[in-house]
Amino acid sequence: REIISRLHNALQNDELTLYFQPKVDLRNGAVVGVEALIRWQHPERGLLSPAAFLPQVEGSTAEYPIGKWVISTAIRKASQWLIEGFPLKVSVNISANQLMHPEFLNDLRLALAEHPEVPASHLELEVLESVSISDVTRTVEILAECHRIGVMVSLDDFGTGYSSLTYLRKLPVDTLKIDQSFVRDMLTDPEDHGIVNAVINLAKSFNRQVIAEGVETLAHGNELLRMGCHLVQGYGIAKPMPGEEIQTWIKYWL
Ligand code: G
Ligand code: G
Ligand code: MN
Ligand code: NA
Repeated sequence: REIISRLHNALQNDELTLYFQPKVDLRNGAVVGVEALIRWQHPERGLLSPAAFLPQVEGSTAEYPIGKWVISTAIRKASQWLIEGFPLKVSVNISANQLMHPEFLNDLRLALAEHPEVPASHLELEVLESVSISDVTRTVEILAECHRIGVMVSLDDFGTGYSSLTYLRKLPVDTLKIDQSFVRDMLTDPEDHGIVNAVINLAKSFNRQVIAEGVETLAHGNELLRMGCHLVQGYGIAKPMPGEEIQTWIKYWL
């Protein structure tokens, strides 16, 4: 496909870039990390969001190289921030194919070894709740190895997949990330409110952290705090921004 060969070129030509969206602790305002989100600075079409090209990337020959680039670029950025006095945790989104790729763990170790100054715990993998329910044993093995390396793992878009509680109990993940579709309407829709509340309590029962995404207003933040979820991410805090803007944003935020 045309777009895939364009993307292989884009990787070579440095047209891909990462934006970062802060995650904060509402109890004290602390910035607990940032999520890396890919963008394509297309020479003709301008800045493209993932929706404009990731669906085509999935299952293509570009998927693994792009995912690998995202991880090393995120670690390099974490190193830069660390050296400049901002020890930020960086989360990256990992597709199921990427996680299952035979070279994944090897490449992850190599990427971390390039920056020994960055603790592995400063890297978090966001994997979709729906990740490889088809091969639970292997998924558990890979995520457990990520843990052994010291890398954190969170289950993204939690609530939208079909994982059973047994599956959840087996999966070595640190954090459940409540999908924004439930957070958005939780103040007006009692069912969404119930789902958000249930996920928060589920996380508590399973001894996992919980973070809400798509937090757009103060009222959302207050209600989440009241329900026991203090970690949040969303336009109400900050939109994704270029890496160079993060430090300025943090100084202004605190
Ligand atoms: O940044 P934005 O909200 O437009 O992202 C849209 C979707 O693209 C989100 O679901 C996000 O998880 C996904 N996404 C963003 N960056 C990456 C990436 O580097 N790798 C993968 N696999 N998905 C990403
Ligand atoms: O699937 P994932 O959680 O990785 O998706 C993250 C995406 O959600 C990013 O593309 C980001 O731009 C978007 N996003 C983050 N916060 C908000 C928000 O408060 N409102 C909306 N509508 N989208 C958000
Ligand atoms: Mn995510
Ligand atoms: Na999500």
